[in-house]
Amino acid sequence: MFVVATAGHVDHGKSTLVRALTGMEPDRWAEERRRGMTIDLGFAWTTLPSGGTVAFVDVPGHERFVPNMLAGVGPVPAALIVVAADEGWMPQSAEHLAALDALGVAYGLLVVTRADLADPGPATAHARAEIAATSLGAVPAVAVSGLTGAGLPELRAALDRLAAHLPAPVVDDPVRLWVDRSFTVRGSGTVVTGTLGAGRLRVGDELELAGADEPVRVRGLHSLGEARTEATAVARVAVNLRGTPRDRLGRGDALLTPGRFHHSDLVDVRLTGDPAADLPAALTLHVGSAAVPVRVRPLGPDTVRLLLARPLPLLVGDRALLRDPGRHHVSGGVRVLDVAPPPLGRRGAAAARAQVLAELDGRPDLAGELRRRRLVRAGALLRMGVPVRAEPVAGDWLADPAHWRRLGEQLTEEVARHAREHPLEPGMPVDALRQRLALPDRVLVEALVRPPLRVHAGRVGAASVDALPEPVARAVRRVRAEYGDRPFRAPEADRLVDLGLGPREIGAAVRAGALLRLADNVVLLPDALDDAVRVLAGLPQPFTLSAARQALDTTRRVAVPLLELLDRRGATRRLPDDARIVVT
Ligand SMILES: Nc1nc2c(ncn2[C@@H]2O[C@H](COP(=O)(O)OP(=O)(O)O)[C@@H](O)[C@H]2O)c(=O)[nH]1
Ligand SMILES: [Mg+2]
Repeated sequence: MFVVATAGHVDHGKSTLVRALTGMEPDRWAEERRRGMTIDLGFAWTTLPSGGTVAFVDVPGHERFVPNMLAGVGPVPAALIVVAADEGWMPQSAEHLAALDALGVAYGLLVVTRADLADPGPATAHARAEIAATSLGAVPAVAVSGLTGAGLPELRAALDRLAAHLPAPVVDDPVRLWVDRSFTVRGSGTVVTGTLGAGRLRVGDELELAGADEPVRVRGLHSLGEARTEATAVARVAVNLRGTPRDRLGRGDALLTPGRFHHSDLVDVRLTGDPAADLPAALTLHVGSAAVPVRVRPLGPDTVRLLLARPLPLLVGDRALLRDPGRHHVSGGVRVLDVAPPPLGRRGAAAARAQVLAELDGRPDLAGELRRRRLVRAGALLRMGVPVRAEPVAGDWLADPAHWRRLGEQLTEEVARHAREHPLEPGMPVDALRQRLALPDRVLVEALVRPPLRVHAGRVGAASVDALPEPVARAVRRVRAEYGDRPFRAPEADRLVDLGLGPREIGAAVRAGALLRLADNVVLLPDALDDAVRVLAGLPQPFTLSAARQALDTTRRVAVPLLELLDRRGATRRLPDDARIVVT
């Protein structure tokens, strides 16, 4: 299925067109039919010549109902721009087009209606020129008459071609269903409808509703008027919720995959198009089907911070629109850059923030997020809409590699200082270190500990071979004596047996920081890691596995796990072609 919203000035024939295409009545209210005017959103659908289904969200054209129009087009990525041949381009033609442009809508058709009343040529030429200057670009145009039916077969074919151009929905993405209608069905309870743009919904699913403590449960699903057990994006859906009172939710709420969205009432955004220099301080933010009052704080030339009157489940890269409800005027488009921005307390913080924002374009950027946040949970980034393709340093914590290396150095210094100041203590308490390094979680402290330091009994201190049972200590000393001058050669399996180093002994030596285990039966002396980084940094960058192996004078058995360990620790980075660079 694909979903398309109408757009255009009042009385230009949008609802008539939808009626003619679908045989369904988009004006649902008695008042709308009595006045012959769309007030709220209408919904209808039909089958196209290809066999595919198109669902229409029919919007009101009257300037008083622009907020309803925005709730309809917000979650829909394609538009049918309707202009009457006899009236031509009118104020809400322009305002609706400005809204589509602000939201970045890139797919659409121009339909010139009432072609039985006037030559569609001039209206077509004017509208095409206006549309060409927006995110929609050059669009196909069809002239029709809703009255005689002329042009409708051509329009159906054009809709099929439009559908074929739309990007495929991501059905594995989490669900964010912006509610555009809610009502009560006798015997079933609360029903909400919306356009499912990504993901899938199933009967029995638990969903999150912003502001509600309890999850809501999907009791039933309808799409295109029929009951379903499952609906996959893109789809118009009606969701029957179990045990959720009707007054708990309405237009502008969102049903969400639980735990997958950050709710934010403070966002940093870029203004798109030609941002007005004198943007009012109080505007309404329209995103999805929501309309929320915001306070605007200018930061850079085209970046602002928005303080929302209520939190919304926003993602980095979301498109939205600012409107001045007093002046009936779309103030501009918005692209969300950061949904969890830092506070601007210090003097100069706003200017510094403007510089950071100048570099952002709303495309989620993991490396950049890590650089700016330094330490962040993978789940937190996912909830902001940043895909995570990086190994955590501990638990689900991700770290900027350079910051992580600095922390490691700081930890070594702190432990050494503690040892000088408290020579009789067996190391520095993990929690004291956590506080000194201002880390949010003690697992991070433990993950930063590198041989020859180790964690023992809640403290971080220097490991000592002497603390090992004598046979193990002796074996480790033998390894040092034999391999000290070829640090990247690992004793072969039978040599380990000769030395009395079985899995248990190796485990004890590794825990004491006396040996470094790369893989089963592959051990090196603990300094080997730092030495390896020094050697690899001397190679032309990037370098291959084979170049690393030769430079380190070792075998694949060591080089492969050694490089993988360096990758995990952020000392090297593996490039898409499998070559690596040393991270400096
Ligand atoms: N002659 C003629 N009248 C039309 C056509 N399309 C719509 N109308 C009339 O124009 C008026 C407004 O149409 P409507 O669909 O409600 O416009 P909307 O406000 O854009 O939804 C109604 O009186 C329709 O009967 C058309 O193609 N030809
Ligand atoms: Mg209408």
